[in-house]
Amino acid sequence: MKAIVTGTTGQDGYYLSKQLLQNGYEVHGLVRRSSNINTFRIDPLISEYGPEGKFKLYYSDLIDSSSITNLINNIQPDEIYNLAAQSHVAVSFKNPIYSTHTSTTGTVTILESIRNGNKDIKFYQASSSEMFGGEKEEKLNEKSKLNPKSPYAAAKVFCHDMTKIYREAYGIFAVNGILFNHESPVRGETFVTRKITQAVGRIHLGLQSKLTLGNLDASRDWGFAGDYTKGMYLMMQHSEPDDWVLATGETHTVKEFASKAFESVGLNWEEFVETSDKYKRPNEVNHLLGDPEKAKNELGWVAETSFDDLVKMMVESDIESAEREKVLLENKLIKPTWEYHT
Ligand code: NAP
Ligand code: F7E
Repeated sequence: MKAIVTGTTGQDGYYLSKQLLQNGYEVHGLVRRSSNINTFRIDPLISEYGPEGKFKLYYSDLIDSSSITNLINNIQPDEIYNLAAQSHVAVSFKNPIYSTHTSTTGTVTILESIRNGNKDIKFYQASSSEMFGGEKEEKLNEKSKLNPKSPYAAAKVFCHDMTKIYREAYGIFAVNGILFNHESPVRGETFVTRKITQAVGRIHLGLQSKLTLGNLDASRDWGFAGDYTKGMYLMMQHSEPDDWVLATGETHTVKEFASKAFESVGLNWEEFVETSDKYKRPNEVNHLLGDPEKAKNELGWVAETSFDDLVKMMVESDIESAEREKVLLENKLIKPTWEYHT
C-alpha cells in the first residue's frame, strides 16, 4: 500500500507516518522548503525507513498545485491524508489570506487531481472541532451546526464541505475526520498545552520564572495525537466514506490543564502563571466537548489516553528537553529563546 501524507513534518504527520510505516505502507511525505531544515519530528523515521527505503520525501507546498498534481500522478497512491495547514487559530487572525489560501487551495487541488486522474484513490481531510465554534456546554457530534469563529475555522468549513461534495458528486472515497484538540510531546510549542508543559519543565529546572497565558477559562476536549492518527487510518479502511468525530468526551479548562501540569512537579500554578491580553483572540471559542459515539460504534475507535496521562507524558518529555537545554545553556552553546515564543 502507498500513502501520500501532506503535513508530514507536523505533529499528526509524524504519528500517522510512523503508524503507516509500521503497517508496511510506503509513505510519501510532502515537506515545504524552509530556510532551516524542519524535519526534526520525522528524523527518527528518516533514519529508520528512508530515504532509499519506504519513507520518501518531496519538496512541495499546498499552494503549488502543479507540484501536488504531478506527485499524485507519479506516485499513484492508494490513500492521501491531507494534514497540511496553517493550523494556529490565533495566527489565522493575523495572516487570514495565507491561512485560508493554503488550506482551501491544497484541498481542492488534491480532490481535483483524484477526480481527473484515478478516482480509486481514497482521501482523508483534516477537519476540526474549531468549525463548531463551541459556545455552550453541549456535546458536539457529526450533525451539530457549524459556526466558525476564525479565518482558520472558516477555511476548514470550506474544505469540509468540498470533501463532502466530491464524495457525493463524483463517488470519491473522501472522508472528513472532525478531530477535537489532540496533543503530544511533539505538539507545536505555541499551542497552549505544550506552551504550559514546556514552561513547567523549564521552571522546574530554574530556566524560566513566569508563564504568560491568555484566556484561562476556555475549555477543550484534549486527547493524545497518537490515538487520533489511529482513528484517521480506521476511517480510511471503513467500507463506506463518511464523516466521524474523534474526541475523548471530556472537557477541561486551560486553568485545569495548567494546574495539573504544575502540580505534577509539586508546584502551585498560581505562583507562576500570569495573563496578558496579548494572547487573547479577537473572537474566542469558549467551550468544546465532543461526542465520539459514532467512531466508537462504527470504527471501534476510542481515545485510549486519559487527560492525566496526557499531561504527565507531556510534562515528563519537557523535563527531559529542559535538562538538555540546561546543559547547552550552562556551556553557552545556545541563548535563551522562550521570550520570542507566542
Ligand atoms: P501542525 O503540527 O501545525 O502541522 C501542520 C503541517 O502542515 C506541518 O507539516 C506544516 O509544515 C504543514 N504546512 C503548513 N503550511 C503548509 C503549506 N503551505 N504547504 C505545505 N505544508 C504546509 O498541525 P497538526 O496538529 O499536526 O494538525 C494536522 C492537521 O489537522 C492540520 O490540518 C490541522 O489544522 C488539523 N487539526 C489539528 C487538530 C489538533 O488538535 N492538532 C485538531 C483538528 C484538526 P511545517 O512543518 O513546515 O510547518
Ligand atoms: O488554544 C487558549 C486559547 O492554540 C486552546 C489547533 O490544533 O485545536 C487547536 O486550536 C485554547 C484557546 O488550540 C493561550 O484562547 C489561553 O481557547 O492550544 P490552542 P486551539 O485554538 O483550540 C483545534 C481543534 C485545531 O484544529 C487547531 O489546528 O487555549 N489560550 N492562553 C491560549 N492559546 C495559546 N495558543 N496560547 C496561549 O497563551
